[in-house]
Amino acid sequence: MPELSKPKRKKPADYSLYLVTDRDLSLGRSQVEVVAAAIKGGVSCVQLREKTLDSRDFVDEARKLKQLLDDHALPLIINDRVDVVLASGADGVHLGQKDMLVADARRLLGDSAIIGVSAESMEDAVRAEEEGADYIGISPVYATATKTDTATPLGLSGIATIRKRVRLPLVGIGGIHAANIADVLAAGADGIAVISAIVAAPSPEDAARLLRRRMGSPLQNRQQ
Ligand code: 3NM
Repeated sequence: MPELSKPKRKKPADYSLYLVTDRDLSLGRSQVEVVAAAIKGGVSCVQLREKTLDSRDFVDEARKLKQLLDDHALPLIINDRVDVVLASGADGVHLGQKDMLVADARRLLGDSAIIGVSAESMEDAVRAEEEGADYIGISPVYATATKTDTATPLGLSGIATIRKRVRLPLVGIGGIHAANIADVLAAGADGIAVISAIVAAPSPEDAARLLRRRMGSPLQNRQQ
């Protein structure tokens, strides 16, 4: 009888500089081109977010990015679509408050998958932790023109309040750029997620590098 395969161990992911894609903001460049440049600049994690692609093209795009990210040992997370994770071999899924429940995604994807949840409130964050999410997106930190159907911004105080109750990695999203990134981290976030600050920049590589620099090293942050 064939031996049962051992459950895969979840690889620790680095959410510190988390890029979310947006084909409409990419200035005509391909997603692969933008992501490759952003990796050179220092992004640590990528979420493929597609709101208009057919399933077939979505899986195709995910496969291309998965190959690129594997070359750099970085995780690929898919927005919302558990089926696209399964078909493409991506590392995990990011779920909004109206997407599949964590428990259902976990059953389909297994223990080794990364499951992130957007929390629009303290209650959402606590529930996501209880349900076994791997990280929490603070959704949104600031108002943003990139996504206008968001909940009320939680702000820096929202991050600080959630930080006191939740142990999971917290990733701020919404309106974050080089000038406010340090504030978001100082408020208690472990990482920041951006679209426009990288994707819409003339040089996604330089933009990512600038964000990295503004984050400072952990040592610099402690000394501040
Ligand atoms: N989700 P930018 S805000 C994809 O609040 C997304 O859950 C959000 O784009 C949420 O970095 C957002 O350009 C857009 O502000 C983030």
